[in-house]
Amino acid sequence: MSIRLDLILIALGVAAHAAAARPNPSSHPQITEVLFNVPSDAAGDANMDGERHAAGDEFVEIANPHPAPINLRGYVLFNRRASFDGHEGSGVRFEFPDFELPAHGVCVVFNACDASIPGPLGTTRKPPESGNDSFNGAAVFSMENSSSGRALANGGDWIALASPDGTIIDCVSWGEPKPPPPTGALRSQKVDANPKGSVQRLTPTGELLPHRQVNGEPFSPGVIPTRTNALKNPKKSKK
Ligand SMILES: [Ca+2]
Ligand SMILES: [Ca+2]
Repeated sequence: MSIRLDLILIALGVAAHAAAARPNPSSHPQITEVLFNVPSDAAGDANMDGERHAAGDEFVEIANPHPAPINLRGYVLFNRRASFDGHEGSGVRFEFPDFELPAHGVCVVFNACDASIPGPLGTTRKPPESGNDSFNGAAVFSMENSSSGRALANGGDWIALASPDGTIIDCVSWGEPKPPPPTGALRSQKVDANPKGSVQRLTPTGELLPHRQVNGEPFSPGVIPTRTNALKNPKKSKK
C-alpha cells in the first residue's frame, strides 16, 4: 500500500516537474505590428505628421504581454542590412535606451525620416518624457533616420527584435530577402509582401495578420485592436 502511494507520489512529482520544464512563453517583449509597405496615398500617414512618406511612416510596434514591466535597454531592432551590433548605409537599426515598458504596455518605433511626429518622442539616447496621446498613450520612439534609403524594402526584407544578449526573440520577414532571415529566432513568421497596410498580432501567441483583415483599417500604431466583424458585415460595424 505504502509502496503504491510512493509510486503515485513519484509519478505526480515527475508530472509536476515535466509541467515546470515545459518551454515558457518568451519572457521578452514582442513585435506586435510592422508597417513596411506604407500605403501610397494620404492614408499612409501612420506617424501623423500630415505627410505620407515611404520611409518615415514605417514603424514597428512592440508590446509587453507580461504582468510585470520590462526594461528595454539594450534591446535592438534591425533589418537585413544591419546587425545586432551595427548597420551599413541602408540598414535599419534601433537600440532602445533605458526605458521601462509597463506590464501590458505598448510602444512604437517610427523610422521617422523627414517627420515631425506630434507629442513626446524618445530616441536611442533617451526615453520619451511620457506616453503619447496621439498614439493612444503608447511610448513613441524615433529612429531619427535622415535618409529615405534607410528603410525596410517592400519587395523582400525582415525585421528582428533581439534581447540585450543578442538572442533573436521575434523575426518578421516578407518576400525573398537577401540575406535571408536569421536562423535560431525564438519565433519567426513570414508574411505577405503587400498586406495593403501593416501586419498586426492580436494576442501574445497569435499570428501576424494583415491589419485590414482585422478591422478594415490600414494600421494602428500604439493600439492592439480587437477583430471586428466590420469586413464581414460592412453595414453593421458597431461593436
Ligand atoms: Ca507621415
Ligand atoms: Ca497596432
